[in-house]
Amino acid sequence: MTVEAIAEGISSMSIRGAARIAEAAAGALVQEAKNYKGDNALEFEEHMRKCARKLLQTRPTAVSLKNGIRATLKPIFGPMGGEWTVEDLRKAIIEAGEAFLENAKRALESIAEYGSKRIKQGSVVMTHCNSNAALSVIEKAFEKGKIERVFATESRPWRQGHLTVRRLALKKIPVTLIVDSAVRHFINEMDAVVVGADTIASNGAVINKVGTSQIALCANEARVPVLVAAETFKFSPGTLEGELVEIEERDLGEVVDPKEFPGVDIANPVFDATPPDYVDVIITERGIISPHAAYQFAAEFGTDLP
Ligand code: RUB
Repeated sequence: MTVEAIAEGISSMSIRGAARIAEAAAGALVQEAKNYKGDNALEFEEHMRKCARKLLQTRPTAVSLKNGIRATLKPIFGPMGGEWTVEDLRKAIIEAGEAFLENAKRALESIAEYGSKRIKQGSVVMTHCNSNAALSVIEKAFEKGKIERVFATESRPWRQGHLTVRRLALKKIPVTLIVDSAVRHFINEMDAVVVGADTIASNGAVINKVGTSQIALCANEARVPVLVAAETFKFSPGTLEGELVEIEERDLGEVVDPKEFPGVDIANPVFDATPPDYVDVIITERGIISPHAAYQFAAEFGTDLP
């Protein structure tokens, strides 16, 4: 698929979830590098930067998108000088992008394995939205016979919870769909909350689907551990340098039809920030860490942007 098609898919959310958008962007850049026809390396580099900027404009919150693009275009951020030909650059971008995609795949397997060890036998767990990383942990724990039931929130307004419950039901995992406002009603029955992340700031704050912070607050009050499953490419290098994570505001029509509510202001922030004190552990492919250790991964991707 072309960069335009992938960018459109990410904006319209037919491609969604922090890891998937990063992988789709990396894959689109690899494809673009493969298809490039010109023979001037500087023009090629500028073309790739332009494609990357287009992909970056699609969704602002998930740092995985930036990091996936940074990892794939690392060769053009490096000291290339005037030595590179189009062929050199093409090969380097393809290798870098494919390595990112391969690592992302392997990361999910490690996260599932490590995370499943933190789930107790006979657990009832709650999840929010639709996170591949969180579901990998839950599914692996179920395979090991540790999960009795999953409670999944609807995740208004987009209702990604429907994707979650369908996926779990297909795998024959007992699952209950609840509305977002029922979290506190059920929280005392939970043994753990398992969620994903779009971005983890250098201070350990977890930015994930709006509502995550309320669930973490309820879990904290009820002494239910909150486990965040996230690949290390969800850690934000920019926040180390003081950058604030932009919270995406999506179309108001996702909440209600504004025409039916004249005189009413509507807001639709789609992510929120959970402070590190409300997160017990972050499960990464490189091990399980305290949110207070987030800075150690935040620096890895650098802050270059095309
Ligand atoms: C998805 C969401 C997910 C994270 C992590 O939001 O908040 O919890 O992206 O997902 P949206 P994953 O539907 O708005 O993209 O673990 O799959 O990367």
